[in-house]
Amino acid sequence: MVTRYPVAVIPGDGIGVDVIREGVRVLDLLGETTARFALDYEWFDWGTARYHQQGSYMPEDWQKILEPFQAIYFGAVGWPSVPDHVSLWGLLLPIRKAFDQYANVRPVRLLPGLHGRLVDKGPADIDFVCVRENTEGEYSGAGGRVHRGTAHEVAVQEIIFTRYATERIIRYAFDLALDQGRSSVQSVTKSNAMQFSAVFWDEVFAEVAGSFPQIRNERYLVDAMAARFVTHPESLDVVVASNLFADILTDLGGAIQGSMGMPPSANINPTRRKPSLFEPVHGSAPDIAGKGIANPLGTIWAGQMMLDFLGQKEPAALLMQAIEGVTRDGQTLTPDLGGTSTTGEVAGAVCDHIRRLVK
Ligand code: GGG
Repeated sequence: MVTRYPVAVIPGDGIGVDVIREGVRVLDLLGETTARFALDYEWFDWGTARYHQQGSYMPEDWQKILEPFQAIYFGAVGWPSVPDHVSLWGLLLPIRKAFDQYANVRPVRLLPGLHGRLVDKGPADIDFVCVRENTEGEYSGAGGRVHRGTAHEVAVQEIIFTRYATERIIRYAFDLALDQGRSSVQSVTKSNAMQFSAVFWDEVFAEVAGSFPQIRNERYLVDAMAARFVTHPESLDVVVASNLFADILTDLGGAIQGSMGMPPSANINPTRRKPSLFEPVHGSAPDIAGKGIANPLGTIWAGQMMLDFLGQKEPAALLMQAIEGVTRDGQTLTPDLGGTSTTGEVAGAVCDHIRRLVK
């Protein structure tokens, strides 16, 4: 039986357009060959071009437009003609917040065949998940500037941690550890320097950890964790951190996965009352946009997470096998991974693997 799902597609800016095109092509082929699902897409041209033409990244009633969808497949946002804080707050962050996509799940896995940046660390060593708090913390958006342009100018950016959001993201991390058969959760803060918010996070972490006696819990300072990503990635299982800390750490995660083009990202509203959003971790990369050389694997992997979230477990597992087939072969890779193939050729190689796996 074919199950149909409405999916909103927002390619956004730069290489977001290049990689989403290929992600959709792969998902369509997977749906056809498995005959298990079909995605009914609606495409939205929300991005910097729209901002220049119409003055905003999204129409005023964007929440009403997106709400009926179960999932949003998103490319990237940002272009040099617009300040980055305008584009990010114009498109991606409002969606994450309004739809309460509070759990940003980012796998950090070195796929077979790829050479990460770490000497002597292979796929068996680099296999963990980062869970990023996605609605508040350093990205609360609270603050302001006064006395602009004077010697007395003041800028305030408030970091907000609520018990509600802190508790639920830590609980999500422990539940994920249980679901995935992982044995530990690592919490990341900076509680030696941040005596209010980070110490509060540590206390909540200890409380929640008490409900999961079967899962080992560990605490790290963010600076020590950055080093640990490089020196002992094999010691990590489920890393849970605030919005900004996890954002920074997962770029480091991309580097140890071989390329920023690899990691996917799922912005989840676990209640399913609002749509969740799936995107590559990477940004719009204006320097290579439109050249046909962007790595589509992070976006295809994000599509895999979307299918898994939608309940299409078997096709999702098959797609992961196909992605791993491409990296294991090592014949069809984009330049960021040391190859010479195009975006379309890599997606085509994933399709070939799907066809072979389904036969
Ligand atoms: N594909 C996601 C994207 O465009 N990200 C741009 C970015 O800078 N995101 C910041 C964030 O996730 O905090």
